[in-house]
This record gives sequence, C-alpha cells and structure tokens, in this order.
Amino acid sequence: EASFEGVDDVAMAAPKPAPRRNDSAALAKEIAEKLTYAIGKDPATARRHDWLEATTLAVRDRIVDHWLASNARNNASGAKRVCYLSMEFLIGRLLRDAINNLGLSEAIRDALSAYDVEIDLIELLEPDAALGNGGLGRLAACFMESMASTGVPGFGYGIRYVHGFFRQEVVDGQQVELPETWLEHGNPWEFERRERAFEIGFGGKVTMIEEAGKPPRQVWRPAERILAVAYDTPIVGWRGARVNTLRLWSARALDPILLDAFNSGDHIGALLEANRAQSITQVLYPADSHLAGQELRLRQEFFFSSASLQDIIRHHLKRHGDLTTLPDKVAIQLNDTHPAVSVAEMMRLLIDVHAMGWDQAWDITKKVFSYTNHTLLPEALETWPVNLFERLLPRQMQIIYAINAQIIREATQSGLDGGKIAAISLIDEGSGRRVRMGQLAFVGSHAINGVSALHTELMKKTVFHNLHELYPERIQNKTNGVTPRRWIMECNPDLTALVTEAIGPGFKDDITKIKGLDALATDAGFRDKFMAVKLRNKQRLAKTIEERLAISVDPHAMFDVQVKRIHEYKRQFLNIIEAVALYDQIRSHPEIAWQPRVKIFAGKAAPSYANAKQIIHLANDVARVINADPSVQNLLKVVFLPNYNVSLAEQIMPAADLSEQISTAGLEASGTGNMKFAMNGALTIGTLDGANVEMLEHIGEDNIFIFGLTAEQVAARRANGQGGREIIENSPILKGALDSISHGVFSEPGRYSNLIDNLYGNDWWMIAADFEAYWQTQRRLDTVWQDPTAWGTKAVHNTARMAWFSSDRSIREYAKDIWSAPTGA
Ligand code: OAK
Repeated sequence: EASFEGVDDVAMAAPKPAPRRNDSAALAKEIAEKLTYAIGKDPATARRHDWLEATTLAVRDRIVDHWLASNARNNASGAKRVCYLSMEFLIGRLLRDAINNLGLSEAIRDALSAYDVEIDLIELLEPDAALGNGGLGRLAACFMESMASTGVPGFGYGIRYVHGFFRQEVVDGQQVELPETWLEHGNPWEFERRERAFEIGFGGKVTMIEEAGKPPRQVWRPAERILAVAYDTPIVGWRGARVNTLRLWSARALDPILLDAFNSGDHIGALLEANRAQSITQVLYPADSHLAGQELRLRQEFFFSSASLQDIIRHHLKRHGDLTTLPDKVAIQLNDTHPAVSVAEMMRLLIDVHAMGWDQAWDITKKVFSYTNHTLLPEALETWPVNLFERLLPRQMQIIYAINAQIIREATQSGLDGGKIAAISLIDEGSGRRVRMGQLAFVGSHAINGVSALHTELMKKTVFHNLHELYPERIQNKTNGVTPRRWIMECNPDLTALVTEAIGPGFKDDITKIKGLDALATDAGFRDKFMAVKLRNKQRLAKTIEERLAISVDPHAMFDVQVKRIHEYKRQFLNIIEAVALYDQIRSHPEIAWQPRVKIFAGKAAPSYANAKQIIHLANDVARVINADPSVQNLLKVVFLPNYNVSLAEQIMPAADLSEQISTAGLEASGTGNMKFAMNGALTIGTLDGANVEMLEHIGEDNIFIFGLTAEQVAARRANGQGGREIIENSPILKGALDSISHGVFSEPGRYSNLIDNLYGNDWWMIAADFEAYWQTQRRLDTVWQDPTAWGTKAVHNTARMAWFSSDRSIREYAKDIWSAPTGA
C-alpha cells in the first residue's frame, strides 16, 4: 500500500495556506504565470484552450488551499463522514461553479479582459463531465455540491469512466450515438492518487480453513485480481467554506504486461490481461431506468463498491483503530441498487478479513448503510442470475444466502405467511434463480428512502410492501432538490442580478429568503423586469437554435419545453401528438386567436430502446413538416435540440416559459428538471406525479397547471385493461392527430404504426386516456399567455416559492434523519 499519503491524510495541524490576493491584478498575474510555466505559451501565441487551462489552474490553486484545510479539519474533529456511493455523477462543467462559489466571478472576468480574453467564451470549451445518464446521476452531483455548501464532510465514490454518456447526433431525423471523449485534452480537475490503490478480486474459489485453536473460516481466492486506483476531484461549496472530495476509481492491471508471454514472443497475449482489466472503467452504460444485464456491468458495480469499502475501512482503522466504532464515524449512502453488492462485500471484509463475528458484523453493516430507491419501474429493478453471481463473486453469494436465511428466520418468527416470505426473499425463484438487489439493499440498511412523498408511499405499497410490513420503521421520504448555485446563480446571472437588486443578496447564503419576491409579483415594475430577463434568456436560446438547426424562432412566442431522457413513461409522445393536433386545428380554424408557441424537445434514448428512438424520429419528422409550412409560420414551431446535456440544460432552463412534466402518474419517482424550470420562472404543466405533487403545495394551485389521471386511477385503469380505442374514437381532435401521423403527413405511411397501435391497444402509458385533459389544459395556458400580467405574476410566484426544493434542504434532512452527520448550519 501507500508509500506516501493522500490528501485525506494531511497532518492534523492545518497547513496555513499562503494568503492569496483575489483582486483582478493578482489573478491576471497568476494566470499569465500558469500560461507560461504550466503550459509553456505566451499571451501572444496562446489559444483559447490555453487560456482556459491557465485560468482553471489559477482557480484550482485556491481550491486546493481550501481543500487541504477542510481535510485537516475533518481529521482533527473526527466528525462523522458521509460516503455517497454512486455509479453515476453527472457533473457537467466545473469552472463556472468553482469561480462562482469562490466569489471570483468579477475578478476573473476583469483579469482576463486585460488580455482581451472573454471568460464567457473560453469556459464553453470545457468538456462536460458526463459520468451519468440522467436524474439519478445529476442528483448525485447536486448532492455533492450541497454537502460542501452545508458543511457535511461528504465523500463521493464512483467510477472514472474514460467514455461518459454518448454524444447524440440527429441524422435524417434519427438518433445516432457517437463516443464521448471528455479526457481527450486531459482533466485539470482531477488528482491521480497512485498510492491509493486496492486489489479487487473476481471468480475463483472459496475454501474453508481450519487452524488449530481457531474457529474455521472461509477464504476467498479469486482467480482474477485487478487494481482500483483513485482519482480525486475537489468539490467546492458555497463561499469555498468547505471543499469535499469526489473519489473516482480507475481499473488497472496488477501486471501491466505478462513478461513470460512477452519474452516467449506472444506480444499481443502479453497485453490482453491489461486490456481486460482496464475495460471495467472504459464506458458508462447508457441505460436509464432499465436494466443493463451484462456481466461487465456487474463487474463495474463490484469493482467500485469493493474499492470504496476498502478505502473507508482503511481510513477508519488508521484514525480510530477499531472497526466496532465504524457506525459512529461513517454513514454510507447507496444511490439506488447499483452499489448494493456493498452489503455483502462489507460483511466479507468484516468477517473474513477483519475476523469479526457474524452478528456483530451484521449489526454494524445495517447501522452504516442506507439506501435510496429511484424508480418503481419493474424493468429497472436490478436482479442478477444466481449462476453469474456465483461465478464472479462466490464468497459474496454465500454471504447473500446466509443473510437470506437470517431474514427468512426473522420473517417466520414475526408470523409472515409463506407467500409473503417468498416475496421478501433475496432470491427470486420465479424466472430462473436471480439475486434481487433491491431486497439486499433494503435488509442491509437501517433507512430506506424514496425521493418524493408520493413515490415513498408507493414504495411501501408496491415493491417493498412485504419488507415494509416486516420492518415498518425503515422507509422514510427524502424529497429531491437541486442546487440553487448552479441552477439559478450560474445558469441565470441576469435573474440573480435582478433578485439581488430587488431583495438584496441574502438569498445567496440562504435560498429561503427568495420568498421575498412573492410580494413583488403584483408590482408591475418588478414583473416587467422579471419578464425582460426571461426574454433575454429566450433570445440567447433562439440564437443557439438558429446556429445549430437553422430554425428561426420568435423569442416573443411561448417557449414550451420538454427536456429529459426519452422514455415512454415520460410521455414525449403525448406532447408531440398535441403539437400535431394544434397544427391541424390552427389550419382548420384560422379565425381562433391561437397563441404563438415554440415546442422545444431534447433528450437521449437508450441505444437499445426502439420505441424511444421512434419517438425522437417522430419529433424530428413533425418538426420538419410544421416548420416548413407557411400557413402556421408565426404560430407554431417544433424544435428538437440534439445532444441534451448539463451545459445545454443550463441554457434551456432560464429560457423556458412552460415546463412539461407530464409523466404517467405513479411512474416518475420525483423529477428534478421540474424544479430547475420553476425556480427560473417557468410555469409547469404536469400530472400529479413525483415531486410535482409537492410543487403544487408550495407554489399554489393558481400558479401550476395540473391535469390527468392520478396514480390510483392509472393503476385501476391498467388493472381493467381498458385500452384506448374507445377514447380515440370519441375524440375527433386526438383521432385526427393520430390519423395524420399514420397516413403519412410527416413520413411515409406506417412508419409509426407500432407506436399508434399501442394507443389503440392497451394504452399502457395512458396517452389516449389523458389526451383530452392535456389538450384542455394547454388551451387554458393559451388564455393565460394572452394576459402578460397574469402570466408574469404566476412566473414570479414560481421563483419565489421554490426554495424548499433546494438540495441544501434535502441534504440537511438526510444528515439529520439518516446519517446523524453534522451540518455547518
Ligand atoms: C436510473 C437508473 C436506474 C434507476 C433509476 C434511475 C433514475 O435516474 N431515476 C431517476 O432518479 C431521479 C433522482 O431521484 C428522479 O428525479 C427521477 O424521477 C428518476 O426517474
């Protein structure tokens, strides 16, 4: 192991950072020095990339000062640490985040302008760190920032994918996936910790060892061993008060080259093992809310779980000497079931490696772990074939059987009947024997949480019904949040300036103060300024649309936006059908006062998800035809922006008038885009699903547009197997729209017959069932749009009343109710 120590081992005495000057002159000088001595360029020959790197390095020096100080403070206080295990961290760019949180925005702008360099242009050259798919990964990134901002000693643990989430292009209206290469030009934010490396085993055998005078014990001898090497990225909290660590693991071969093979002339064979090892951290699976059942995925899950636990145990032993105190010093949060194998691996490490007895190990494990569930969709719940698990992780499989036996004992003692016991078993005996990772995460945790009030209640009634009956105190709710630094201050500087002018800067330290805007909703002067900010943001987005797609849109039209992963349950299809219906109605009723709209879509489909890809194709087909039709020119445009990612979201959220949150009720666990839009003053059209329900409570029913079936009604309709035919046949507007799609107004006939047949058939996602309510609600929104005072008032109320959805609030709740960890405030 270590020959010298990593950053978390900095001596107790905090290094006194050299006092740095943060004025623009000092920064200008430091940036020039970085350009010269770290990059080897002078201002005359430097390219924009060089300026970006020089600026990043100058900012990074300041972060490192705070980082070392934070780590020294953690070690000195011995405060409880929170380890957030997540397969995904969807971070996006870091430079603006760091500059904003360190309070350097003005100074850096001025420093660079001395060289005629515009910060707004060079920061766009930073690649997004796209180590995640969607909501779950972005939540982990918001939580990392909020832990640093609220004073929680937080450690993110994940995987350093060489290739993040694929790049999407649209060719002939269809999604094409291209590899993503964020590390191509190096990554100035990461610090490789070569000394912080752990061995990870796979396969092999478990043997029982019996030594005289000692109880027999199991020893796992893996057939394959791989090295996990740490890469650390500092995560800066608000005002730089705390800098936490995101530690990502990279796979490496123990022997980079097999010398025997090499020397005997097999040069390729000598390298094969290294390639096989490295493949584990090469690529992020682009599967969102559906199962990626490949062996490599299970390897990834175990690889980062085991490395993280070994690191946590090493640190604890070094500081505290004794593993019995682990639950007092560490909380480990499992972000969905992807790291759930940690429960078995922790037991193995405690029992096999650190010689603890079963009961004590199990007690410690349950106290340390907690688990967040992010979806109820059956197709997303992780299960692994027992024989794959056994082959790859034989000792962990034994432990899972032993845990299962114990749980079944507890269930039997508490009087649960046989059917219920089968339902809680960690092994699904139904469709080939499979390990149920949700059950494993549940029984190994003292707290299990859902991510919105509705989702938590549904968890109790559905997936975890029987486990909830057995352990009724374990499930609790922690409604998601998003960080207001990135999702208001950084992405919407004009709004931030306006709010500061109106109520003072206090909301930056305490977002609940933004409530002060509520009183200004009826102030015409303020409202006009608020809507003027919105218009400028829309103008910028219009420019992007023009540049990327050569579609010109009117910034005065309503920007009606649905951006998120493409999934049937999210119902982009419903939105597209409404666009088609609107197109038909505008042409057949030109006398009506239609309100000009731009329907904006963006989002990626999983490469293997055929229906989702069809939906993208349809959106693009519909856009092509409508945008080219002079008869609706000023009234309707449809735009599909390719390659939705965090950076594009930062441009879109501030520019939306209307936010589409229209999932089939009961299926969106929470949503977080819904929160970002509303904070930036968009009105929401949405179903009673996920966090929309709580947004309604906070924003008030006059300021949000709710429609459609409730979760209960959806469940009842599904149980009846009603299908959509009758509804469609009784709704001329819906029928007309579906006929236009089928009969080839937008493509050759039949291209979308599969999607349409599904509506006539079972209407599983309730698109036909909800269409009429959706259509009527959209028309109500048209009426409000006609009245700028009414719209503006509602928009201001939205921004004013969304503070509760800050991830600072979520993190404080986790810290208090689940982690028993300190917060600064
Ligand atoms: C991804 C993979 C497997 C399971 C769940 C997900 C996921 O991204 N779920 C999403 O998590 C978000 C954060 O909690 C929620 O806001 C979304 O509703 C949920 O779909």
